[in-house]
Amino acid sequence: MRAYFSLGSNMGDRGHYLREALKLLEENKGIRIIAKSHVYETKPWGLTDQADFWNLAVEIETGLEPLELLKACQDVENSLERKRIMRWGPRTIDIDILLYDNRISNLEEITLPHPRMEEREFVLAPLREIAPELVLPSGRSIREVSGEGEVKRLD
Ligand code: PH2
Ligand code: MG
Ligand code: MG
Repeated sequence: MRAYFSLGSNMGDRGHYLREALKLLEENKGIRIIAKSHVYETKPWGLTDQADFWNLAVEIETGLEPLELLKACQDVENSLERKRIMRWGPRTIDIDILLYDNRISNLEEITLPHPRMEEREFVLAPLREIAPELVLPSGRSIREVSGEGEVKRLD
């Protein structure tokens, strides 16, 4: 199955946490990263009184089911000192599953597609880079949708 993740960090060495997260994801035999975007420096969305984020997106090939994939993401977050203090608050690393095939899920644990992905430019900009032909859950092309928030691609 194909899936897309959004990764973000806004505490400490953001590049370090993103790199470590990708490395730990790759160590999972059920996950293969097939595309990775540049890193984007982005203004915090939702809770604006916090440090800027670094965000990126990856496309993966996986044999894991959505709940197994979620568990794998949470294991990586936990091993990178992620503390769940505040919704939308500062974090060393956040790994969100945006899309999993064309799967729809309304389980308590996981909502697919990610319900707020089309509103957020910090999600859309990296995703547009690796999947320019993507049709979003709304039925619109990712090329014609722009989300809220300032983003800047880093080299
Ligand atoms: N993640 C959030 C809330 N706000 N803002 C930016 N720019 N990037 C994020 O990754 C982010 C956010 C909740 O997970
Ligand atoms: Mg998130
Ligand atoms: Mg999350």
